[in-house]
Amino acid sequence: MFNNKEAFKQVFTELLVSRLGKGLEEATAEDAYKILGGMIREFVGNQWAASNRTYRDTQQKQVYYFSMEFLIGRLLGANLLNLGLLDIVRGGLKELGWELEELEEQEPDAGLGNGGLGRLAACFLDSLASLSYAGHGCGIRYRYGLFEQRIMDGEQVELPDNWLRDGNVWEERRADKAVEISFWGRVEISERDGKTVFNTVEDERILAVPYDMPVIGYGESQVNTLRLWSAEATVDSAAIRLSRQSGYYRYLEYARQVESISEFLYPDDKSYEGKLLRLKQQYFLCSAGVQSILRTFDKLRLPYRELPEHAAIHINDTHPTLVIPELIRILIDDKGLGWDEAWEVAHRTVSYTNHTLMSEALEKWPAGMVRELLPRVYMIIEELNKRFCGMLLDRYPGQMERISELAIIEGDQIRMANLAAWGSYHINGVAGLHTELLKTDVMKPHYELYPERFSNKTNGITHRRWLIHSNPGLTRLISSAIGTEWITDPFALRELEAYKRDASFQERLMRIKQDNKRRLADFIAARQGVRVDPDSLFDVHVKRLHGYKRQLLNILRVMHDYNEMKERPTVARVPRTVIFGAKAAPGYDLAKSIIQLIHAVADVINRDPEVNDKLRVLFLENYSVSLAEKIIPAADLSEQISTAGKEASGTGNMKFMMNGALTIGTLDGANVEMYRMIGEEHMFLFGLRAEEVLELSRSGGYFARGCYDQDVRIARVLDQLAYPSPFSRHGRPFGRILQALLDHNDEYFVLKDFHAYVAAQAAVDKAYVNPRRWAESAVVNIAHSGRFSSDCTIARYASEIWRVRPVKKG
Ligand code: DL6
Repeated sequence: MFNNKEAFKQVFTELLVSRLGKGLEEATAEDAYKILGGMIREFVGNQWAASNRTYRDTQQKQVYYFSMEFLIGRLLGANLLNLGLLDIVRGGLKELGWELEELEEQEPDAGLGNGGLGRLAACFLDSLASLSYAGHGCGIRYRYGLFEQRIMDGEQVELPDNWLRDGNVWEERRADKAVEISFWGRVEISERDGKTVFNTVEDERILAVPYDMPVIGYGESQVNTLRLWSAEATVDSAAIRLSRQSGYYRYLEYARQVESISEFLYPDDKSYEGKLLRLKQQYFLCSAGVQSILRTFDKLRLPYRELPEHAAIHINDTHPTLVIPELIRILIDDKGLGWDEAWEVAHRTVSYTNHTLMSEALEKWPAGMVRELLPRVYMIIEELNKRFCGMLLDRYPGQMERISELAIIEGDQIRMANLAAWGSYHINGVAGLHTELLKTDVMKPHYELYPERFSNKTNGITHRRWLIHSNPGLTRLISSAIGTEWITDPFALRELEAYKRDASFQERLMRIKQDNKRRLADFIAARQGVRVDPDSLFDVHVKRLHGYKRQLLNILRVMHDYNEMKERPTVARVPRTVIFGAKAAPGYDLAKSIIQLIHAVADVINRDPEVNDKLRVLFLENYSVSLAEKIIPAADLSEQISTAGKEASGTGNMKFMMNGALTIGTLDGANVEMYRMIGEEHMFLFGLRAEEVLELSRSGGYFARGCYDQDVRIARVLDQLAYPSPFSRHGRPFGRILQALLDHNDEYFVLKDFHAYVAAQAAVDKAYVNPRRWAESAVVNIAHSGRFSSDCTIARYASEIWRVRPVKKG
């Protein structure tokens, strides 16, 4: 369609007229974005079709990555980069009077995920396509993304994120590929030709309609598909009956209720209705995805026992675990397989990643709810449990405790992690420490039963989005030093080690960081009306708000620093800008109180002329992928301070490292691997180790009140939360926070690690005043970050779990 600037300009201007009836002068940036997005979408159309054709003709084994979350963010820039069109389009637009970045800002930031797990899924799709694997995403097309966060009077307010309001230029509605999903009803069992037949009757059937988006790989690679399913009411005989009997408005009401299945991510599961909706969402995704996979497989006209050679289904945490019983159900009820064969096929097709060590995040479903909503699926889960427990009884005679720990159904609960572990052929953790803790603690009985199923696959991030696209200055500098091989082989970043003490390289690196900081400072001034000093140390803590991620520890240390500054105003200090960005789950009160505290502290500090040339605190509203792309390249210091043993891996830590920020952190998640690569001299480690946390939690040997009683600095900040102080909000104490720290004995060891954290921050200050030493560490961090490219991670999933190879272009 266009392969040079002039052709691009011509097509672009013609389309403005033909599609929108506008000339260049009248078109808005939003118009221009839509036209450009549409052009790119059409541009890849042929390649997309060619990839699908190649997969079909060569009978490629396909990977299907099932995830409730795909935090894809904006796609325009990433797609242009991968297609190699960035310069043509940027140059062409400039001549037409637009900046590409302005158009990029028009794209809604698709927030179909909560945090790391969803962003990981998006990075994996990028790597799958870029490395030419036949690998696709399967998820839900939520009508609303994760909420839009507004801060009002220092508190989080959640607003709907209507990301589809103006349409989605990337997607294609595929009504021809819609499938039916069945809920409720009852199972009739009969005999036919000597076989038991299961028939679900009186059920409710709804439609799952797929919307496909092309996943464009880098360079001459494949175009894969992200298939997102949307729920719709059918217009079949039952619907007509409903409309005739109860009236049109009743039917509309019903249709709205059906659509609510794909309305938003993670309904609040505190209520029965919320739980039911989540379960419906999970089954909706699983059933639609499995039906669609089998339809593709059916075209090959092969026996179903060969499915595992043609399809790998990967479940991203336990949310899509129902693919296992659903696949068995379809194979038995619709395809006529016997139990043993159906089980064998499902088991050899599905693999599972665990993403959490937090026991409360290990999903359980009330058996009664599953039995009512999904009667046939429930029968299959029961049968799986019965056979599994039978096998366990043979294996562990008399060991009832061990058997009950492994059982899929326990009392009136279905444990999804046990179902996922038993039903899949492979289980992986997402960082070395996490996998070890799975084996020795959280999934110990599973590991003892089938150790060969377990492996570690440390997470990764796509260096295309998180370095090349978001930090073009650094990208140019790296390529000027070591050439461009690292773009397709991120390990090659290691060659930067040779430059770690090169004064000129260091200087250029720090200049780029400074430019990024200035850009972020301008953005903050424009967006939030706050001026920050780009010469100060940018100390950044951005991620979901959660107790274990310890934003609380950070803000308590900021309060402590402030107290010190007021007490000893003449002591020289490194000026700092402490930046937070985080969304708290709508029902998570403690997290919301921490946001309030951050705002209260920021208010005091930023208004105090005695300190605010040395310290500023900022909370950036509505943290999202696109905001992260602006913040991370500008960070000097990356806060990765979770309670050791709680953060499965983290991926923010990798993004900061790749952009030359130094990490202050605990030995948790992938920080451990970072430490092994670069050593303690290039990061700031502190705090309890995972084994110490475990030991203290088990022995009950930690008394948070003791920290309060014995450490005057802790007592002072906690008193400032409890009694009227400059930080009080409307004279009220921060009761919820005090309760968590003192009454509930500080589950996340905030007070226990306080002292060590303050000391590590002092070490940061000391290092920062030595720019050469700081720059050297920044270079070392970047040089080793290639190991964390999701290309490396995906290559290992592909060869060691899915057993697939890259596909040659047909
Ligand atoms: O594996 C991706 C990401 C990890 O980097 C984080 O450490 C981990 O907290 C996150 N896990 C979840 C768990 N959700 N559930 N269940 O989001 O996964």
